[in-house]
Amino acid sequence: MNTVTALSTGAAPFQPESAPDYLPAAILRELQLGRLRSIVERAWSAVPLHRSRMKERGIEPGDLQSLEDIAALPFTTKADLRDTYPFGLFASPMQDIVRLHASSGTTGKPIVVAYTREDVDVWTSVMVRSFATCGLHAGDIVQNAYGYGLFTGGLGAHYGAEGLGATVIPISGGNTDRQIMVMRDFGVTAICSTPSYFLHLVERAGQLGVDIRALPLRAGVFGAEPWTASMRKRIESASGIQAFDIYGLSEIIGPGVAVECPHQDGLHIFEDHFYPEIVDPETGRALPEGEEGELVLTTLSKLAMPMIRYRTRDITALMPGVCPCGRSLRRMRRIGRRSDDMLIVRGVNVFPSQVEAALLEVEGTLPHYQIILTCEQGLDQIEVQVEVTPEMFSDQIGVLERLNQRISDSLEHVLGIRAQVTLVEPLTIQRSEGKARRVIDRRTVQP
Ligand code: DLL
Repeated sequence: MNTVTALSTGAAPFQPESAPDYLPAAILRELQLGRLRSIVERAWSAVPLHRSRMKERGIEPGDLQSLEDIAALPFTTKADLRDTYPFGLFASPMQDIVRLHASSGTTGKPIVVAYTREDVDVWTSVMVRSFATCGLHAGDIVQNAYGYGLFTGGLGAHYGAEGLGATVIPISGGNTDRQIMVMRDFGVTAICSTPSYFLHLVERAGQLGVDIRALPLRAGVFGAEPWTASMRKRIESASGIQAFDIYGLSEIIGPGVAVECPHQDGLHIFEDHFYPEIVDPETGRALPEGEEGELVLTTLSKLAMPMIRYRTRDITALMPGVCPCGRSLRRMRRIGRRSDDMLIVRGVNVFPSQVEAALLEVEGTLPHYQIILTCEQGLDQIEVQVEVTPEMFSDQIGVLERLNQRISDSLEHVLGIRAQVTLVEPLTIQRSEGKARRVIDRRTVQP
């Protein structure tokens, strides 16, 4: 084994100075190619679906001479996971699999993902590196409000925070009043949750007379759902903490695929374990650096379930240039949307993230909203319900009317169509303990 392939796979205990975040690009590429070759070999020999797809394309693992050759490999999609439910893409025998997680889709059966002991160690190591990238360290007290269970958020963050040497509070999602009590009484310094749930928590703390700004809490590691830059501003100004974006998905490993550093300008991808490509979501053709498209990820070290060119449906771009933090890991822009969350309203393409950005431009709104689609006499109707601040709500009717007008104008400016805006009282829109439900599409439901 040469020095490159002998580099830590994540199984060794974490030592910050050995983190591969700062590897020279050429060494990183060599490491990636070595790992790519062996993972493709593994997928070929252990997973019939991968082998038959490669054969269909006339490609064998030995054909991979350079990283660019990855483009010749077939894609894997969520449909492949569904079609082989539950264990059809596993490359390890069950006795080597120490953990299963599952992610529920919008329809039918969940998709199931598997980990060997080594996979759990790699996952822990990328989560340790994620937290370290956000400036967390041993001695931090981490409130882990991601859900524990089949969802990867809870256990992924738990192992990572423990691996870092922090004190973990495995509180899981929900029971907001208890979360606030624990945060205050236990001297919590960092929190993990979805961004929407943290906002709810801050709001509830206000009602209970707890000033989050006066607590030792200084950082939040938020992900599992899209959130905009304006949402970050709202979170940071409401709580006084620094809010970091963390990205991941069950199919690849869970949280810990990419994360922001304190410069908060793109998410560093842990490229020694996950190889990113950006493709045109329509044609599947590779796009050059800097161009926006669908993120495709290949796992470079996952044993139980290697993923070859997985179509994430998440839309982003790889950013050119190096980050001032000095990490050589490439960055991707925050995920604003998925290729499959586009709503077509009266022929116009609408993304929930555009609605969020347009709403938060307007002072007097709260970042709690819902988009409701209906069909009246064959015509699509879009309604945006948005909560307004308590100060606004207690004001006279004229003020509310002007606010409504400003929001409608802002939405029309961004979306290109007019939406019906409904201002609702604070706390009217249902809060989620996990991923927020932003869209209710009633168009397909028969009366
Ligand atoms: O949400 C894993 C995770 C847990 C990530 C905790 C971060 C923190 P899934 O449930 O499989 O896994 O959902 C994955 O969620 O394809 C994205 O569409 C979305 N997503 C995850 N993180 C972000 C993020 C977890 N930071 C799907 N920004 C992904 C935008 C995100 N979208």
